[in-house]
Amino acid sequence: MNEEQKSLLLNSSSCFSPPQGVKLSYGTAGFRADASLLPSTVYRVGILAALRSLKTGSVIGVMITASHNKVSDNGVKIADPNGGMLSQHWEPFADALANAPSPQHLLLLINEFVAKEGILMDGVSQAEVLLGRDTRPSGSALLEAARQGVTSIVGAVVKDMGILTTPQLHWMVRARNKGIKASEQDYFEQLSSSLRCLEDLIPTEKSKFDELIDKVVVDGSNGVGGVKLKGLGRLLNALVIEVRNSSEDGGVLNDGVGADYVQKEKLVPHGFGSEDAGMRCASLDGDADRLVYFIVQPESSGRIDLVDGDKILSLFALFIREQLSFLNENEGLKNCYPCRLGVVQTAYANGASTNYLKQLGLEVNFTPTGVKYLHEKAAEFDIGIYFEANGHGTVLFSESLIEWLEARTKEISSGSKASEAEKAALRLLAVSKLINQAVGDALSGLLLVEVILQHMGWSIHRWNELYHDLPSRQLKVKVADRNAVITANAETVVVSPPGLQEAINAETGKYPQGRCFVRPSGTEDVVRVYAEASTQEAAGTLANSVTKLVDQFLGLNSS
Ligand code: 16G
Ligand code: MG
Repeated sequence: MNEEQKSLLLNSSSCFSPPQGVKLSYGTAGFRADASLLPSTVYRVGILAALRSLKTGSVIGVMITASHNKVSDNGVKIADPNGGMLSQHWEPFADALANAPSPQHLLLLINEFVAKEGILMDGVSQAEVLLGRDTRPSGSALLEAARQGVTSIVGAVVKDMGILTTPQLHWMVRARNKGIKASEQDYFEQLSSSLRCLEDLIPTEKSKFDELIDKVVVDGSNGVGGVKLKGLGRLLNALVIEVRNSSEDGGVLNDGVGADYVQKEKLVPHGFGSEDAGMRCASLDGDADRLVYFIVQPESSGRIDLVDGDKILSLFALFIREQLSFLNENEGLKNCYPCRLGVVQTAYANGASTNYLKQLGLEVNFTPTGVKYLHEKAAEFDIGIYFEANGHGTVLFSESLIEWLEARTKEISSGSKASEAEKAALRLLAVSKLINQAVGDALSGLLLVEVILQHMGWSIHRWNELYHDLPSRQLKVKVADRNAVITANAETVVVSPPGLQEAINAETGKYPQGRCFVRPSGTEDVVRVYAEASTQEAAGTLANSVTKLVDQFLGLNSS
């Protein structure tokens, strides 16, 4: 590192002191904390992004958001060159950078790391970082901190992409690195044109809908997703999207609204009421990377029927499986593609969804909680569909399948009637363009759900009847040290503290269809307990008993 670089880093970092007595960690979704604690961390993530760009020779993204957390929180995460999450191999460096106590320590760390990684800081190599933020009031100052971090590395430039959903920024990073146009307009155009393509391919006998089915009502969590959905909605022909709880409506972000609230509380969000009973409703989270649907129950009970990420996954799996069977039906070997379709869930998926998917003959895989784990597993398939019950998920297509579909659809001669196999190829190609290939995206997920429902001629009720969720209950326990809980087998077994799993097994064994897991949260200082059983009451009792066990083994008073 030359003298110019050293003094640039020392000068700029002296303006950003890390908070005293707080240890930050790059968790499942980057750094998150009260916004007042974050300027130094975001500045340092700016440095990290510039270094990552130098290392990879690609554009990197920095997103400032705390997703579904309260409005006074904020957070920051990195989008890697392919638009996915930061390589796990760099996470320890992110932790060390964020917690370096002084500018001198910071410099030392950077020096060591660039030497180890062989990163050239010669002042000639170029780096580029795209910045985005959600609608939180603390976002603009934190974006400025990120800018200072990036530009404290010689040769690094920043592009401020403005207020975006998290998946938009990931999409833009991926597009830029593929040499594709990457503005918000390009994103909207890709989504709307691929939707149109799917709409044009809806079997004619199924394309008649009453008004109710044509419209979806969306809760934007008082965040960025609602605004963007309105922009996207203007480009759509047939689909009518009514947006409520958009950031400009003045409500408080994530307060009694949004996908997290709807999924966890199973209650009607603000802005919805009994007049919406039976309508097709959806909810996004604060940065629009989660999507769940719901049906408001009749009368003013305030309850909803939740149509969660597991059901979205099941709908997508059903549609894609159908297209694959058309694709290979009556085709000679030459026209067949041995497509490996896989689905990925976490242990927190409702057991009924897993049974349903297995009954469809699908390969169901499990990973620990967190998009980075599911995404990585899904990428092993030609088509990998992943979803968490909370609504994070997408459908990944392998490059070789996309190439094959492109070649297959090029052969379709204009004017002649496309065969069922050709239509299926066109549909799959359109799905690969519609659904975000970088990360789960509530906006593109919503369009895909909508067009599949039209394709099937299904109401939300029909969709919700695919299977019946087993009663479940989630609880959280405050413990002395949540990291004392170590799990294995995709979080289904506790290996430490010793004896806890045996105690959970003994308790679970008392309940017909009982399943119960515990794991440390990646975003809150708690241990989570998930229980399923044949009745709601039994699920509740099981969750309570296991909560007590966790407390006995690890409670605040245990050493
Ligand atoms: C984060 C994760 C999400 C996971 C959730 C679990 C990303 C982008 N987000 O929001 O996938 O479901 O954490 O939180 O990876 P928990 O560990 O506190 O339950
Ligand atoms: Mg989110």
